Amino acid sequence: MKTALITGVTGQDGSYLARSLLQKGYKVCGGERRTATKKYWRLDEMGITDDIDFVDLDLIDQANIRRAIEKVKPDVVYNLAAQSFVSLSFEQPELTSLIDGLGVLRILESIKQVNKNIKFYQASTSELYGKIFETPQNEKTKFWPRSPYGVAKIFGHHITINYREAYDMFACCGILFNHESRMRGEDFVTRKITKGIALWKKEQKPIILGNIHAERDWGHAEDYTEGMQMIMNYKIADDYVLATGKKHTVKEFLETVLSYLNISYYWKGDECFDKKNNILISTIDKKYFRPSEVDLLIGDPTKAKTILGWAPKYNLEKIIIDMVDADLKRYYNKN
Ligand code: NAP
Ligand code: F7E
Repeated sequence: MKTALITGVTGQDGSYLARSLLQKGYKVCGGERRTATKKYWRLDEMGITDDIDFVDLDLIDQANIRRAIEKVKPDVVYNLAAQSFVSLSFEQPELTSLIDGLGVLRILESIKQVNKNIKFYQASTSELYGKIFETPQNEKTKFWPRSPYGVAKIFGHHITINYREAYDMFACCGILFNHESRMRGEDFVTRKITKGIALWKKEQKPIILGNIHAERDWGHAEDYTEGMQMIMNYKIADDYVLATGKKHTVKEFLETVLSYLNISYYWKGDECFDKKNNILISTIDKKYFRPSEVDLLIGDPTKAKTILGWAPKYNLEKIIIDMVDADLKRYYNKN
């Protein structure tokens, strides 16, 4: 039986990856940063909390990481832990850098010291491309990050490649474009919209958004966590873009949610109203705009398709159905 250590197991991707690895017969050890309250809602909803061996692991504590690796003796480490909210990284740039940048180095260094044959996956991101140099973005596209999050992740990305080259370690980066699901955190725009609209149906309280003209390449976390495993199971360690190759604005995402729920709407500038009763559905507040924005991201997953045979199964409509249905069930107990 192989052992996988997943950092960030309580997060969106951590939960999908843990479930998938358990189904494949892995022993799954979940790294968690201990706080007063347990954050197992995703694992609980999936019904896998009791199948995971939890280990204390905080990415800002080198000795703690080393002890966790010595204790767990993993065959593979998936580093999914991060301060992953781009917006918050402008408020907490130093903490974000300690976790998302130096945290990666701490794990790599621990692996190098404990057992350099442990395989390592790093959660890199399309935020590296930031102010894009070309469309679509692929593994060779130059990086120009636009947030402390993106800048910290560049360090994580390059240090992973450096440990692969310098110490011959099996260390890979998945450059993943936005991926969403029913397990997405509530502050990310897609979940803010699916949850917000589910509640709007009951309370008619408008959702307050930021830049609704930003364009993203949205996939589903289930497809992307399968892709991570394909990257790690391939014979050669390398870096891959995972993306759908399709882009949509935040506005289009909202419109697709409304259409799915048969809510007819119209726009007055950037404000959206319900056609039937002229009730406000969504409005804008500048406080949700970022000091420097990433206007457009769209990925080219050709390398992952050609070499690994990876292809996403979800399109935008299927993602929205998954998310909206889950939120309706959560807030109305409706199926
Ligand atoms: P997420 O839901 O925000 O989960 C992040 C996880 O990291 C949580 O389990 C969190 O634990 C943990 N964490 C935060 N700080 C930590 C620390 N100091 N030490 C240990 N654990 C810590 O993120 P996600 O969407 O699953 O994303 C997974 C990874 O992929 C992240 O590295 C993210 O940056 C990257 N990524 C995500 C996307 C995307 O679209 N989802 C795209 C590209 C890359 P708590 O439960 O204690 O908060
Ligand atoms: O924003 C705009 C916002 O916070 C998407 C993380 O998983 O993917 C994610 O980062 C877009 C941005 O995700 C609101 O300005 C408008 O242009 O959902 P988001 P993100 O910043 O793209 C990447 C790949 C990661 O690696 C990250 O970890 O939507 N937007 N109005 C809004 N965004 C939020 N959050 N809230 C709004 O009200």
